Amino acid sequence: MESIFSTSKRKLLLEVAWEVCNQVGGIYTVIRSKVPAMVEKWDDNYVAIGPYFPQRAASEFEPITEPDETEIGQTVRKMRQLGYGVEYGYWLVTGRPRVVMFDIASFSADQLNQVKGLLWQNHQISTLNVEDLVNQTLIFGEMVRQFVTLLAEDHAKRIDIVAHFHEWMASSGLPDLRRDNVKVATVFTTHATMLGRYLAQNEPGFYGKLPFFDWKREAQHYGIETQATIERLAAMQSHVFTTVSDVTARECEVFLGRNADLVLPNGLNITRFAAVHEFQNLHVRYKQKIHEFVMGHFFQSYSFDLEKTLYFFTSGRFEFSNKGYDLTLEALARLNYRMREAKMDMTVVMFMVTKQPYTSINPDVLHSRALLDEIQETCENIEKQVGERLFQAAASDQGITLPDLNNFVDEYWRLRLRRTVQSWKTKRLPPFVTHNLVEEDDMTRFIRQANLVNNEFDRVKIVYHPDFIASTNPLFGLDYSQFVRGCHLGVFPSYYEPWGYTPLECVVRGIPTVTSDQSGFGDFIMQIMRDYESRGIYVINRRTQNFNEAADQLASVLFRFVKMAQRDRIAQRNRVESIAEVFDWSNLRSYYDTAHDLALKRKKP
Ligand code: G6P
Ligand code: 1S3
Repeated sequence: MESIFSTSKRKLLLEVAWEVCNQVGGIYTVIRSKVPAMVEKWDDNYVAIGPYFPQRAASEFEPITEPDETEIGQTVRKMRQLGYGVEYGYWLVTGRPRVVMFDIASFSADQLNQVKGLLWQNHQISTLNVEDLVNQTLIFGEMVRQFVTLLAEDHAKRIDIVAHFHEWMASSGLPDLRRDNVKVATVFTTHATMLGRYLAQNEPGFYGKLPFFDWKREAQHYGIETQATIERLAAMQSHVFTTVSDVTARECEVFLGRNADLVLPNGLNITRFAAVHEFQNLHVRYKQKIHEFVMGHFFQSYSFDLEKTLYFFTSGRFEFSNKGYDLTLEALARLNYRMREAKMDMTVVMFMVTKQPYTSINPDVLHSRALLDEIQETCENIEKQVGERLFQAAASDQGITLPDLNNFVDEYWRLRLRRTVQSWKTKRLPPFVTHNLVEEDDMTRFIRQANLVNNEFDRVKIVYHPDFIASTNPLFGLDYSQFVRGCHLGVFPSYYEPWGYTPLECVVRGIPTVTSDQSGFGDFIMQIMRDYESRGIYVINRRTQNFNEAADQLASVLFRFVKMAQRDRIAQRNRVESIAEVFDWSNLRSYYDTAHDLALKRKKP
């Protein structure tokens, strides 16, 4: 008899995630950036599976309209016959893989209640009074389970199926796939544990207490029992259980009751420029755009030398202490003090980029920017007028000696320039937040308390931008990637960060960065590289140092950076950019290959 998992069979990989065609956070980046490397290996045998949200999918999805007799096409048809809304087509990202998406709305309330009943009966997963998002993930998980079951029933004789589930949000059906002995090899990857997220944020000394937490009691305390139980069962029931870093592997043991079999580090799809200096040129180009913002924002109150100004930034979701915003602000206050004591003439502008509720961009900030644009326009007109008249004068007899250029400017333009500049100048301090927030938050409170309020004498200025950066944003006119390129240093000393893409996004653009040994990325770089610091990756020790010590270390790192000569900064950018290739998925996909091979091996009879 033919073995179900014979080595000669074709293999099919399903990658299942809530963030397929649905950008929420970092998992979208993992999957989307990995697609080209996956398709290179799996070709047509790679299929992504996600939930269907029409508005989000609109720009990323193209349906297959021709009859499709592949195993996936047939199974989609069967699901539709059962009355489910299923979209099937191509995900329009580099690599263009096939994608199957399940329409949550095609599931009735009765069906959901039945699923909940079975989750309780079979696995004691309590789903009473859960929030709507959890209900949606339960529906998604169930549709995935049914799809995989049908696919395996019809085709597992001829193909080996591997299903790779990311996070609990995709995985409520995984325990039943195991229970029903469906012929599929499963991998489950957690990108953070639910309990880790909550406890790190709320429990002082989280890491020291880690071995002693009672997962169930804490899950009940924080009202996340459903999520934590699904996560735990998915980890325990998968053939291969993985996470993204050694840092997170430590908490998996405690919260999920199983040691991770493998750690799968995150990469990016890296395209390096053929000419090495190209990324340096881009730095100058986008720095100029940031200069324009800074002039508009600060120079109406006072000015400073842009040639002696450095741009630092941090960015991420608003988890104030998990992302290390508290430590960053504390270190900046100390840096400000040190720079003033040393009577330095450098200026640091720090951008704190995150997302918080706001009503509008601060009208004063917009108005100042508009007036600066008007000044620029006036200057260009004057330049044009002087140029034309000088040319005429030069071509005539007067050309022998250089005439007084002031005479070439009309009274109209002189007046207009003077008036615009006068109406622009103000005595108030430049605001440290660019938007009108719905309410004060930890960031604004800390900034005020640290007195980092953009006084003229401060060497460190703060721009808190409570919205993610997009090219449509009128303040910068840059997309996030361009903004990163224009800055000098990314600052991400996270306290809780399973991986952390933000420092890696700096590295691949040749921008030095600060990370921490409690972030998966920082931990990984310390394992694979000895000279990471001289290459422009600074790792703050948050494992054994307390807040005060870590703030001091960060302030020292920043102070040293500020003192660097420009030629050293340029050389350091070259060194950091040369690391990028290590993180290309073409190198890191092999970790995923190992996980899939192992799952198939474990599944085989
Ligand atoms: C790049 C450019 C140089 C420029 C430098 C500015 O390396 O190729 O022409 O002088 O950036 O560096 P800075 O660190 O001062 O922004
Ligand atoms: C998670 O997203 P987050 O920002 O909520 O997954 C990311 C991808 O693995 C990871 O980079 C990040 O640290 C986690 O926290």
